[in-house]
Amino acid sequence: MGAGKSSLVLRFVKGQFLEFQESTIGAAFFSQTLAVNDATVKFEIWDTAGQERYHSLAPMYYRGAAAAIIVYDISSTDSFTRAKKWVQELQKQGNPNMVTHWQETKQIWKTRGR
Ligand SMILES: Nc1nc2c(ncn2[C@@H]2O[C@H](COP(=O)(O)OP(=O)(O)O)[C@@H](O)[C@H]2O)c(=O)[nH]1
Ligand SMILES: [Mg+2]
Repeated sequence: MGAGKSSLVLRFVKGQFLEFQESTIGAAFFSQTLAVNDATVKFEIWDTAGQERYHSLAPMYYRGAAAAIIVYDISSTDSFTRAKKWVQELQKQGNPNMVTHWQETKQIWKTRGR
């Protein structure tokens, strides 16, 4: 079960949520343009696949990135462990000026006791 990366992007770009979001193959590209105060900001987003078999592709997407969002599923210890590894990798190999953000998902499951 994915952490919710694609769901987060889909919500941001199209305002949608799919109960059965398909697992991402490799990576998917999205863009969204927003007015932030007086500026217009265009977000160019690579939604990467988290599975180990796609890991070697990841540097292509985070190299040169201005920001990274590390997403983990609050109901899964395994997801949290893997998220920590991504943080270490980004610190070691990512752009040093990159802004990183931790994002928890699936809080609803926690409140339901799942
Ligand atoms: N309950 C709940 N389910 C979520 C949430 N975010 C994603 N999901 C579900 O979790 C599954 C995996 O989501 P997905 O976005 O594909 O994860 P990804 O593999 O990290 O891209 C999908 O079935 C989503 O509908 C959330 O915040 N709450
Ligand atoms: Mg995905």
